Amino acid sequence: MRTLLLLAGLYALALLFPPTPAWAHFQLIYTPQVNLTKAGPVPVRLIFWHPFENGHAMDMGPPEAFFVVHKGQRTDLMDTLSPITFHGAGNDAKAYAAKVPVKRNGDYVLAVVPAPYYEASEDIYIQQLAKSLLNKGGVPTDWAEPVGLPTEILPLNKPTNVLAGSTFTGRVLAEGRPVAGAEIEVEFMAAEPDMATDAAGAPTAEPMPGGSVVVLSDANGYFTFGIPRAGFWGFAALGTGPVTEHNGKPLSQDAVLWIRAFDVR
Ligand SMILES: [Cu+2]
Repeated sequence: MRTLLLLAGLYALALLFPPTPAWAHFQLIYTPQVNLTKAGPVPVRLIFWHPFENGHAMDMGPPEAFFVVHKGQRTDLMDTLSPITFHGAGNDAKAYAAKVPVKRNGDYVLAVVPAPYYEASEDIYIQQLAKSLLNKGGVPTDWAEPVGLPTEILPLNKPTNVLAGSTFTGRVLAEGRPVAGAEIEVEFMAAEPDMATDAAGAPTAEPMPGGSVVVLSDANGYFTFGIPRAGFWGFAALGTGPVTEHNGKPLSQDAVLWIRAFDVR
């Protein structure tokens, strides 16, 4: 009977959260303010979910790596991680809180290599190697340099103050070389996480009709996307990483980059 109830429960969950490959998974490294004026530890949240549709959140395992690069110096941040529960609009998921030490002026490029996530609906693993940036004092130092992830998106526009209504250009790299014809999903962070409650905030946009927004990289790995409004925008180049298998199943090793756009006032 318990098994039956459990099965019925799982079935009900499956109805609530049907597998929706049309919607994009996105690994977040989130903090609300990316342009800083003061030194001090910056709290961030690592969350794996569907921020455009304020949808299902996925359990994160312990990350394989989490670090920051400032003035070319890589600092390990693994010992700042602590497990949290993120409260999505419809479910709870395992996520992480961390602290980034910010002292001198310049860029702080944050990068996470999450544990591969098993996506049961597709019988594959997903591992989104994600980057996001902080800047202190308006002094550019590191944003245009790769951090050496197996696959990553290199920005050609400074990612911490993109103008809403302008364009953003990135270059998809795998093991340092450009990736032609990469499929890049584009995501607006419609519901920004609340740092005090670790819950999804009220969504400020509706997901797009027709599923994920997609752009392709050109022969030299470049892509350009018009940024229609202020907020956080994410780009995920799908399956561009060198590792394609995990635990005997296909692995999609994706490169994620988050940027922050502002209105001109
Ligand atoms: Cu998903």
